[in-house]
Amino acid sequence: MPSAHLDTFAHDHLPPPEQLPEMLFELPALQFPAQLNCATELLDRHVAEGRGDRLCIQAPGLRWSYAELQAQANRIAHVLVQEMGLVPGNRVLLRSPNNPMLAACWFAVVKAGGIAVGSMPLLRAKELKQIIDKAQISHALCDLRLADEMKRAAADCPTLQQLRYFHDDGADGLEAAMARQPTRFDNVDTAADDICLMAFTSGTTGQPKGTMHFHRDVMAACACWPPHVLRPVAEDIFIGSPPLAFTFGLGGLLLFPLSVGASTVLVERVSPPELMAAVQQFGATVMFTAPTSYRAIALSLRDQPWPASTLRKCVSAGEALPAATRTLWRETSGVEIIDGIGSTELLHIFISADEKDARPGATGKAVPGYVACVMDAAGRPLPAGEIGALAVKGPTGCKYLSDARQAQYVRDGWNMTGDAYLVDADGYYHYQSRTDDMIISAGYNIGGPEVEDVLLRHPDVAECGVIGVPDAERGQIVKAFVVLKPTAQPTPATAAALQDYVKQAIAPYKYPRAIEFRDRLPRTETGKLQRFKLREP
Ligand code: 3UK
Repeated sequence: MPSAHLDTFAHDHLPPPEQLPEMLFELPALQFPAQLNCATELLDRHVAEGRGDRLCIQAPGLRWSYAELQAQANRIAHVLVQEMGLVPGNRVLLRSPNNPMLAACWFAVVKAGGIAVGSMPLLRAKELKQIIDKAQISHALCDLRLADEMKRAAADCPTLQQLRYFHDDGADGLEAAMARQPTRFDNVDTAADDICLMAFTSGTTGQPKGTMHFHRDVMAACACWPPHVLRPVAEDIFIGSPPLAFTFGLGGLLLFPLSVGASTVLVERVSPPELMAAVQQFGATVMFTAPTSYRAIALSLRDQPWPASTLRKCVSAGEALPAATRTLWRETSGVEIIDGIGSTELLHIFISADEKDARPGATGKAVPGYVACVMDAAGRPLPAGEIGALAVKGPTGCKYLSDARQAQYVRDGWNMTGDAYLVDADGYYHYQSRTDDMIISAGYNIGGPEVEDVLLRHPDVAECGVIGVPDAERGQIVKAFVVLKPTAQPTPATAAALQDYVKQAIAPYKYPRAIEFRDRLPRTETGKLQRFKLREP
């Protein structure tokens, strides 16, 4: 099947074939046709098969059926093609908090054969410019409320020729242009391996890495974890906090609900209390958020009757779920969390366990469609119980946009996620730390998250982060940064009590020799602890 892309920039900057991961397509659901537009599968198919009137997207004061989302996306696709000169293969920057217009724009770009490039709402002009230059972005659709940084970036980005704002009442706004366009659009007949999505990693250092995904990759992600682990139904109402620019959010809050004909709630404000209020308001049944958000919600509602009886599935990803948080959430809500590790490179979750098979302290097993293994430094598989580097293969995989770091993420056909794991005798994968975050103290290997899990059980601790800091005698020592609950005092006596508590619970050499109290911990927009910031002097 020939590519539909007239602009071949993305395809031309795929990694060389020998640096691509090995791909696995064994499941029957992964037999894709050569020609595939994922927007047709996820959106238009429901309308064509008579489900156009079903509820698709909700937001405060708004309800769109599948037919309504399709009509909005089709109008935007016409604006992109007729008024903004989009040709298939062009990259389109999308910039907005999570809301229905952002979802409509995403589908419009993909319908028109463009490449959707999400951007985290908090990014500044400098960071936007890095993405726009790297991806040679020609078009942007932006929420008017994020116009400041967008304008500043656009002034300095020669490739960016076409920019429209939505949620804009003006004559030049996207809505005015949409009103001039028809509600029918013929999706571009893309090849299954035409790129439709670029996601920049929320990485901590250096230039952002752009991961590229095909139309087929989007459908592969929908065919693996959701039906085998999440098992949603068409009546489900999805909700959550991750931005759609983060593939955890894109999958969980847009692609997966639509893949089963369910509905999604897109809310812009997603602090723990706001998220819970929205769960109640919309009667949400499936929630996606990060471990710290589960903990904060549970701590705030611990002594009250549970207010969200509709919630039946709770998904955690982005960073390790401490066993203490799993227990706290189950005791508060009655729901066992579905943990899953995914990555921007692999698009979505590849190791996970459903609520019946969940084991505290373990992420789960390889998701059907994927294979995983724990390797030593030479790339040899390690026996059960030994800590090594996590390696994964499946129907999605790492394809960086012109980036030498491809050779680090993909080795011998395996995707190397950068995580230290061990696999137990039953095939459950247990997260230890990022490979480069392993603490080595007096010859012992210590994973920060294990110490964090113990500290989180102490009644005085609200949040914590554990890292290794240089030490003349031991190489490194374990240091804990602790946010106390309002009821506790940041005194040497509290620190000593926390140290004793850890020594009683796990091998004493793991206890934090240093403790620092903080008011808050540095986190990314995706809920990840920024350990590198804790290391800064
Ligand atoms: C870490 C986890 C332990 C791990 C993501 C679900 O987080 C996502 O993508 P990113 O590219 O980061 C990937 C890295 O984050 N991680 C994520 N989930 C877990 N560690 N347990 C977990 N459950 O270091 C991984 O390599 O930002 C997650 C779906 C899509 C995603 N993009």
